[in-house]
Formats: sequence, structure tokens, C-alpha cells
Amino acid sequence: MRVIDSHTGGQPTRVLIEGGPELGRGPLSERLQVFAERFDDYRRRCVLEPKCSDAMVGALLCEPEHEGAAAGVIFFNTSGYLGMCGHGTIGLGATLAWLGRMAPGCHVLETPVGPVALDLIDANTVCFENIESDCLSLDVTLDVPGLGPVRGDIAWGGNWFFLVDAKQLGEDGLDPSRIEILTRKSWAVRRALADQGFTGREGAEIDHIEVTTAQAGEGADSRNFVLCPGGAYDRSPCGTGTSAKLACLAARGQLEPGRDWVQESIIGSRFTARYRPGRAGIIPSVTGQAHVFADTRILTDATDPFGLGIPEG
Ligand code: PYC
Repeated sequence: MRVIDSHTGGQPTRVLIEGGPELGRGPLSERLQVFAERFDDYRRRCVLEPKCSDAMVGALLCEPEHEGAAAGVIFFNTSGYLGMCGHGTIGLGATLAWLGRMAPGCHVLETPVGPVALDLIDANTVCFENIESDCLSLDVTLDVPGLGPVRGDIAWGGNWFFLVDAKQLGEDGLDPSRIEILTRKSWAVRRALADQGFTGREGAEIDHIEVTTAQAGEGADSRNFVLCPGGAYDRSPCGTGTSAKLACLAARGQLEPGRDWVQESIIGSRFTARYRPGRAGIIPSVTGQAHVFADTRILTDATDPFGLGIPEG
């Protein structure tokens, strides 16, 4: 398998460009099912340790279903598959530019949750217009063992998020020195959501926890810490999480359409986002930068005891 690695504000993306599974030419949502049911070994070989790290998001580059679209993509990580990935979309744009397969300008990218508009501004800078995002519930209170009552919002930005102010977790701001503690507290929140029956629409699991604070660096509106489904934290400000955040701000009347929102990650990297009204929610656009750093071949060795990853203990 040939993969191109990049990072978007510190968060890595591995684009599988050759040697991936053959999933047919149907809708990307159907191809994701085929990938998960019949070809999960490719995901494992691509992103699990010892060949890779917990933070990595993989992106299988596919032929698009519809004429006129630039490409299709299925995002995956160490624990499974993602409907959409914002930092990964920015990484994919930079990767296709680096390969000479995408020219600056506007393109359509097909994802399992719908088409996304991708504007390649320069070799490293991508603005993508996400799928419609919305806030499902504001001010939900759950009881988190060890933390007590925790209030937050449930929102969709291409993935399901529970958004919670850092103060609700007893944190005064979001400092990188607190990453381990934030990870532990966010896991407790995620577990409590599942145990207490909180879900997204149609019973979807809320598998991303986004902790936010208004205490951010100069020029930023907010800083966040996002716990991803596999347990790693997002080094970038999380494109789908930023979309979910904008949906909640819009639902509260705290951000007008067209106004820039600068979202900072726990490590200080930034996305600039804004939205326009959608049918029932908002259509966010998110701009960020990615850098390509490796062009690699992943080898398959049938005798390698850890070729499909290290089994969970
Ligand atoms: O940027 O949307 C994102 C994302 C989701 C999980 C990791 N990054």
C-alpha cells in the first residue's frame, strides 16, 4: 500500500492512494459498509501500532460516484470509521496538491455523509464547506461518576459531539499539561453518555467529546480539547468539532452568519470558520493548513505477528 502522510495543525492524516481495497462504484456510504465488513484488515494495517500511532486518521482515496466530483474518501481511525473528518479533508487537499492531482480552486469531495466542497487555496491551505451541521440538544445534564452533574450540548458536525465547557469538568482553561487528565475526564463523560442513554439521531453513538473554553490565545475566539473515538486527542482544532461548535453558537444566537470564528486547539493550532444558514441547521466552512511529510509503502508480511496491530489487552 502506498500512503502519503501529512499533518493538519499537528493532527496526522494518512491517505491511502494505492493498493487499497476494491469497494465498487456505489455511494460512499455503501462502500464504507463494504470496507468495514470485508476489508477491515486494510484499516488495521494502515493505522494501528506498531506501523502507526493512535492519533492517525486514515483516508482511503476512492473514485467518485458522480461525474464532476474530484474524488471520494472514506475516513477511518484506530477504532473504526468516521463519517467525515475536517482535518483529514484539509490533509487530503494538501496531499492531492503535493501529488499534482489537484489544482487550486473549488472541487467536490464525496464522503459517506454527503458531498463536501473543497477549495484548495494554495499548496497547504484548504477551505472546506462541510455538510449541514446542527445542534440536537442544548443544555443536557448527565451525571458523571467522579465528576457529578455535567451540562453540555449534543451536536452534529459530520460526527456526533458532546460539547462541554471546561469549567463543567473542574478545569480552569485548557493547558497542554492537563491533556492526560482531560483525556480521563472526557472518557468518563463519554461513558456516562452511553450508560445514561444519550445518543445522536437514530441512536447514533456520541463518540467525540469536545471540551471548550473562551480562554484562548490572542486573536482566537475559543480553545478546545477533543477526545476522538479511539482515545487519542485531536491535535488540530477538529473540523467537524468546530462545525458542531458553530451549530451550537448559532442555535444560541451567539454567532451571526458570515462572521469569522477562530478556533484554537489544545496545542495552539488554529482553524478559521464561519457559516451560512442551512435548511434546518448551518453550513459551516472551515479553513486550515496541512503539510505533507512522508511518502511511504506499507508492506504486508504474513509472518508478522503484529501485522494487523497489537491486540488490545
Ligand atoms: O477534524 O473533523 C476532524 C476530526 C475528527 C476526528 C479527528 N479530527
